[in-house]
Parts: sequence; structure tokens; C-alpha cells
Amino acid sequence: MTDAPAMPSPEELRELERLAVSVATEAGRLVLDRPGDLGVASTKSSGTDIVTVMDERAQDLIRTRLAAARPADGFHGEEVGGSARAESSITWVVDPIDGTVNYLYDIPAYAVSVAAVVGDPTVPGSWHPVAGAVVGPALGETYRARVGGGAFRRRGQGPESAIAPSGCTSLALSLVGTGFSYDAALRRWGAQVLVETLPLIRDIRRIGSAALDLCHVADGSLDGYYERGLNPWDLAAGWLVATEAGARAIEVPTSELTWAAAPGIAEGLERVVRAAIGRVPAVGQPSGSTEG
Ligand code: LIP
Repeated sequence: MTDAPAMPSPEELRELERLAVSVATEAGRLVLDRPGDLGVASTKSSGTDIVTVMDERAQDLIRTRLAAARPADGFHGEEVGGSARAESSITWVVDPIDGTVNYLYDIPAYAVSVAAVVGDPTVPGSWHPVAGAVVGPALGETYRARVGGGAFRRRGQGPESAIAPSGCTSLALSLVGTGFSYDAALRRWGAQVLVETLPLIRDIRRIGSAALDLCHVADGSLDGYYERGLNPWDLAAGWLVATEAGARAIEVPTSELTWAAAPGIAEGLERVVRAAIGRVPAVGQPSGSTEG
């Protein structure tokens, strides 16, 4: 990781976290209500990488609220037109609907992910989330975290509670989340890694939202998670929630690999996944070659 960008003050961290929760909650209500939902608006990297009208509306709402509150901050959103360079030290990294395919099929596992980061989120390894929120509106779940502040979850209208990863210490008894990119070659790779990994763990869960997967490692409803092909907006807030909850995680989550796990299985899970990566031909390389 390059020189650590300056960390905001404790007071600013609290304000960033509060703002992340506020805008993610408002966008979550919009996404859940689906006013005038017109389904798919366009596709991106492949025919299955969809953008819904509600993705666009939610991102517009989030961007408007953040710009009104902090006009000098940058913005790095998943959907088209979602980037503006920061004049302050903060850039907002936003996935208006993480789990878009679930949303299209009305499967409740989708979330609004809003993270404040320092550094440049377009340069891998040069940025770090400092505050964030993940709101799963159909699940009634709100997760929040800030650097040094721990991680918290509220379910429905119930009380907010501090969260922590599971106490799992046996990889063979671990429930592990993963996902598969929209790119066909990366999907084939992911399936091949799964073939190597599945016999060594309790079971796999493919929930369909990296943000929720990472938050479920944070609260112990998954023992671990790994995935390749993620973008900063998929992982920024969830990775902070997981690490602030006390989960172990890859130091610099990138599209090459993102993982997080309960401390008791973290070393084993990373070892198994990296070994599987080593045995599976890298995307675009002939069989038999391996990627470091
Ligand atoms: C999704 C990720 C998920 C991954 C999906 C997709 P999106 O993000 O959260 O983990 O497996 O392929 O990338 O596209 O719904 O924002």
C-alpha cells in the first residue's frame, strides 16, 4: 500500500459515518419502494451485468445528498456518470444497489453501500475506507463502521448492537460465502476454485451481494468470504465493517482477491483459496500455467 493518506479527526469520522448511514438509509427506502420501477435500463461489462432504473435513481439521490452536505468531497459510484475528483481528502465510494440481479428478481439479498475513503479509489492499494454504511432494506439490516469505532448492526426497529465475527476455529466446519464475476472467464475460474475449496469447508453460500457477504462475516452469520472480480464500490463499506468488527481480512482488497474471515479460520481459508488460485489456470492463460 502506498503512503497512508491522512486520517480524518475522530469528530470528522463520526460525521462521515452518520452521513453514510443517513444517505444509505434514505436510498434504501427509495430502492425498496421502487416508485415507477422500469426494470433494466442498460447493461455494462456483459449482457448479465445489468443497470436498473432504480440503480440510477438511487445513485443520483445519494450523490445529491452527499454533495449538499460535503460539496468538496469526491464521488466514485458504480453507475455511469458516477465519478468526480475530490477537492477535500474524502471520496465517497458508492454502490447504489449491490446485488442488482437479486433486486431484479425481487430476491431480498441486496444492499445500498456507501463508504467514505481517503486516497484515490481508482488506484488499487492507494485508498482506505474510513467510514461507511451498508443498508439491506428488504432485510431490514443496517450496518455501520468507522475507523477505530467498531462495527454495529441494527435489525428492523430494534436496538443497535455491536457485532463480532464467529468463533469458528475449524475450516472443515466453516460456512463460507463467495460470488462469481459477470465475466465468463472469471466465472469459469471461480467455479474451478470452488471445486478445490468446497470439499474442505462445511458449505458455501452464494448470496449475491459482496457488501452483505462482508457484513455477514462481521456479524458471524458467515465464517468467511472470498471473491475475485470485485470493484471498490462492492467492497469498500463491507470490508470496513468486517475489519472493525474484528474479522481478519486481506490488507488491500482488490479485484484480484478480496477475503475476510473469523480469526479462527482466517489463515486456513486464505491458504486454501490462494492454493486453489495457484492450481487453477489464470484467466486467459493456457491450462497448466498458474498465477502467482
Ligand atoms: C455484485 C457483487 C457480488 C458478485 C456479483 C456482482 P452488483 O455486485 O456484490 O458479490 O458476485 O457478481 O458483482 O453488480 O450487484 O453491484
